[in-house]
Amino acid sequence: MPPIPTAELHLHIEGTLEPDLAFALAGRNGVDLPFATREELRAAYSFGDLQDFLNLYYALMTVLRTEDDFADLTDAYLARARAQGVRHAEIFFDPQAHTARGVEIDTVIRGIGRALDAAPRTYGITTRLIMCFLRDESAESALATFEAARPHLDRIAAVGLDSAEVGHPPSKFREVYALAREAGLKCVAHAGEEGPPAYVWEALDVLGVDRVDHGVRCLEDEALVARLVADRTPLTVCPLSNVRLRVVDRLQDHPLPAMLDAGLLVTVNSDDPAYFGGYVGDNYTAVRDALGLDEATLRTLARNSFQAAFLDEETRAAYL
Ligand code: ES4
Ligand code: ZN
Repeated sequence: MPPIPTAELHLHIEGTLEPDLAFALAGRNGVDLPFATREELRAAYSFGDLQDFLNLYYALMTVLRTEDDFADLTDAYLARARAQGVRHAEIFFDPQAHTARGVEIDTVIRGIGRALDAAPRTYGITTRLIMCFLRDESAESALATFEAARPHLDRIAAVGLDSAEVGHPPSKFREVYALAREAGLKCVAHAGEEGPPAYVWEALDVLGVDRVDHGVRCLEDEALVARLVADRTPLTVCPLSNVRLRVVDRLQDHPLPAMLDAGLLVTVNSDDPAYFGGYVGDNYTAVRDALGLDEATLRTLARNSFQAAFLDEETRAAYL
């Protein structure tokens, strides 16, 4: 069976850096990686929690230095995504993870942007770009990043919030989200992955997000679920990520069916597919097999993804 056409709404472009491309770029740029061989690197992919993963994610992305590197990374993702059914992709990037290493934000946005510009023609994929702030960096750093990105806002659809969640509540970023909304951008934030339901409330009430990324811990708070259902706030769930980062013990225990039963607008996404064992089609297949979801439920999840996407209504209607 061919993959179900879907939108992917929770995808970190730096999380699509496969080991082969990482070693190739390390060679091209003369970057020394702390892994001598692919086998040594492979051993680093067993994560105890989110921070454990982030340590490898930030270490490997140091190979990304030039505009061509970001274009090649993005093009490789788009090729894989198309093969797995993706027709529309809303892609996160982490500018601070690059500017902190001396790579200019213009280099990052131009490189990613070049690949995205070609995507409708090359792969039949429409795209949006979402600029994320690192929540374990300061609110001032997020504000400076937003100002540095101002010349590129025509390329950016939304802002997001990622990296280490616990201890960094959404309210820390109230000011930069207000600026983003003033500038006409949509707003999303990771919340309720490792963090408590209170962080999801803050994402909604303080940041005014249009979607919640992950949000799986909302089930611990009945009133929060009622709010998300009433507002039809989409949740971008990442099943394989949740298992690899030990948010859930086993895929068979994943709360996706309970979220659907509760009436939440849930979507399935790959998060950091090079690190978590699969792209979006692999996530669909994995939840089908582990949770016994039928074809109609998978089609509902795909339909939800287009409902939740930042599309104009004419384009959305064409996808639905
Ligand atoms: C992330 Cl899974 C996840 N959570 C939070 N921040 C991230 N950045 C990249 N992947
Ligand atoms: Zn994520």
